[in-house]
Amino acid sequence: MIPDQQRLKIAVQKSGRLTDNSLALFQRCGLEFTRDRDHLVCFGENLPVDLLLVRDDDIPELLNDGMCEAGIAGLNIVEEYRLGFDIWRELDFGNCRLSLAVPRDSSVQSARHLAGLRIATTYPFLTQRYLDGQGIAAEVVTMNGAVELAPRLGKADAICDLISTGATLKANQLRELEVVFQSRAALAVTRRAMTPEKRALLEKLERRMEGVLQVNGSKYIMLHASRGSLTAITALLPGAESPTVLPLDGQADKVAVHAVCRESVFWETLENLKAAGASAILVLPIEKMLS
Ligand code: PRT
Ligand code: ZN
Repeated sequence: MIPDQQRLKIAVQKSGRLTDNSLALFQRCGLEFTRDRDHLVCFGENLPVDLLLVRDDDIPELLNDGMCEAGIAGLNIVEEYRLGFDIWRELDFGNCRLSLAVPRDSSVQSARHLAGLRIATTYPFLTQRYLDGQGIAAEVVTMNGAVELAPRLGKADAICDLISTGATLKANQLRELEVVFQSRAALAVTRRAMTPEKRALLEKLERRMEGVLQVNGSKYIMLHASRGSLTAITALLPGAESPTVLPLDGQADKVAVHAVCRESVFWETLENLKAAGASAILVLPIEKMLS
């Protein structure tokens, strides 16, 4: 068995909004793992990789100290505590926005009006950076949680907090003013040196991840078309690179067109293709892709 310190360590949120998607991503990259009894580690069975299950707030420091080689966390966390690591790639889940908000009945109508007022947040760096960029001199009050209660408790005049559906703002009678930062999950990689074996393994996982992310939402389209309608049909294929065009046996004027479409294929797309002269249209899911 490969000793512990030679196994690649990747930090993943233990229990929260990013957990299921993060673990599913590694599964789709072909990693088979078992969870230990305390649910602190997912032990890679077929590759020397361990997924460490931690609080998302701990991920920046684990990467900075080199305790983990990589980790998945929201950009909101990664950018707030940027130290000793790089973002390898943004992922396709965990979408939310960090926004300024005020009590619904506040006279404040835009961020400019926050000058001289207090803003409560768990993201002081991102909030201050935005205010500085806009030239707004407001006081940033750092809180550890329950930010949405700050105005009611008299601790602040406004908040800067994460929003996804907006339901929490509504429930707390708050009104969104301005988006400070758009966030989604990202894979961050330590800047500390790692062994060539670990580097190679990480790059292998990154290549697989790239393939998984490309496949998500992509479709394979096959159809028949007359040579004359080829240009019109190719133009209708959403997000397709140059398609493969194949002759059809015994039909001089007709060809088969195969293409990978990287954008959504709607019923409307198929109807438009048919109207442009396509027939025998098939849309297939893509299982894996490696470019
Ligand atoms: O225990 P641990 O510290 O790991 O978990 P956590 O409670 O700090 O994090 P968690 O699981 O809530 O969020 C993890 C990451 O998910 C965040 O860092 C973001 O990158 C991302 N994310 C996506 C969100 C949201 N959407 C989100 N809506 N993180 C938090 N929220 C909260 C927000 O703070 C507010 O309280 O949800 C509430 C608002 O949601 P809506 O839908 O009512 O607008
Ligand atoms: Zn957290």
